[in-house]
Amino acid sequence: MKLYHYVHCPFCVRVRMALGLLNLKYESIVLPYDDESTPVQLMGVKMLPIFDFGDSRVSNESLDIIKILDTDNLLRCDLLTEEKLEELNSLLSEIGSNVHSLCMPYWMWTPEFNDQSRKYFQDKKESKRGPFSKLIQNKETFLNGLSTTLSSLEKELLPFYQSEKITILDIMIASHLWGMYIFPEFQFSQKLDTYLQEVRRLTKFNYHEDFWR
Ligand SMILES: N[C@@H](CCC(=O)N[C@@H](CS)C(=O)NCC(=O)O)C(=O)O
Repeated sequence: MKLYHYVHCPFCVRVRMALGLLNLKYESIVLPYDDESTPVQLMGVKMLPIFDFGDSRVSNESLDIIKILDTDNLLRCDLLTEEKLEELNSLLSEIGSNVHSLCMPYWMWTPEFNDQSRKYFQDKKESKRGPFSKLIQNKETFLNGLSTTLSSLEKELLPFYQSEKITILDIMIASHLWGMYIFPEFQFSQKLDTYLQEVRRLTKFNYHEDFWR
């Protein structure tokens, strides 16, 4: 089995975490961010993660990949009713709106980037969000927005999201928050840090495993 991914991508981290929790071995392929032809050849569109199941099935939808791999329903993907998925997607887009603006200027140093692909990424993202330098100058606005979201999130941790056991919902949340560990001097609250580190432990997640190969 092969996972084509970007280290910085939260949806790719989602699949890496699930693979780790399920103890599944796979080949990790970090694609250069400006490689359009590989994803287009595999799936018809430049979007990662792409998972090759090794039996002629290939998917580029993180949740579909996880549902297929989790044959024993260890991650309780059945919790993802239409209503719950809407709740989660709304939480993730609230998290993402601040985390992405804060982290993109730092994400572009992960292994999928060289000078050329970094420029490709920066041009693409700046056309939507404005100059990275401005994002960092305005970091307090994004940090304040994130802090409000995180305070409400904390109330849902029992110690996992609305649950005593880890589920797919925690993988969705943790993968979206993980980028903040690389934002300079950012610190999660004690409760959130304990939560995220427990998700890391259970999923055997190592953010940096594809650096310096
Ligand atoms: N359908 C996807 C969404 C994945 C997604 O949005 N991937 C982003 C990276 S975070 C992507 O590849 N976007 C195209 C690009 O960055 O060029 C999933 O949940 O797996």
